[in-house]
Amino acid sequence: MRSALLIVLLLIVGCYLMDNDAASNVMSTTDQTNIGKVKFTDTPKGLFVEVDFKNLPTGEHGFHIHEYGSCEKGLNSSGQEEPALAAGGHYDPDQTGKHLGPKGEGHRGDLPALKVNEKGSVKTSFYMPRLTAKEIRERSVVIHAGGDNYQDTPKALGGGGKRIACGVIK
Ligand SMILES: [Cu+2]
Ligand SMILES: [Zn+2]
Repeated sequence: MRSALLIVLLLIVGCYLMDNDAASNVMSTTDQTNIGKVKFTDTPKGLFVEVDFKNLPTGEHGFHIHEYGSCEKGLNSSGQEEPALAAGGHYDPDQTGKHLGPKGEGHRGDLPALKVNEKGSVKTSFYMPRLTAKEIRERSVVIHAGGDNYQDTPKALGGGGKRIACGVIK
């Protein structure tokens, strides 16, 4: 009986220590409604990212992991309030200062741009070899109004502009 209890306890502790996944419930920054979820799981091929969003504008949208775990509004460089600026810039632990997209050697938070269908939804999955679940917890995911050309020209950070949805990663 005691050994059975011990095994159960070890299983619980083991699962806790594995610590190999994370997730975020993502909210529209215009009306604060939930637009879906993104799940993150560590695998031998890197971080597996599973996206399931709805109620987004059709077309391509920049999608990144941003540095801070907050979706609060903030002030832009002209001193005007904008949604989700408290999430900070793209997650860049190597301090590259370069937006180069998911296959580049710049920001580690550069995810593939989302391709939202005519119904306003996107369901996709991909691997991010340079990321782990642990390091992105208490950061955030941000979806931008515009697309992402994976460069800093002609516009900074791929040109996505305004932050239309955001979720803190837990
Ligand atoms: Cu972003
Ligand atoms: Zn970037």
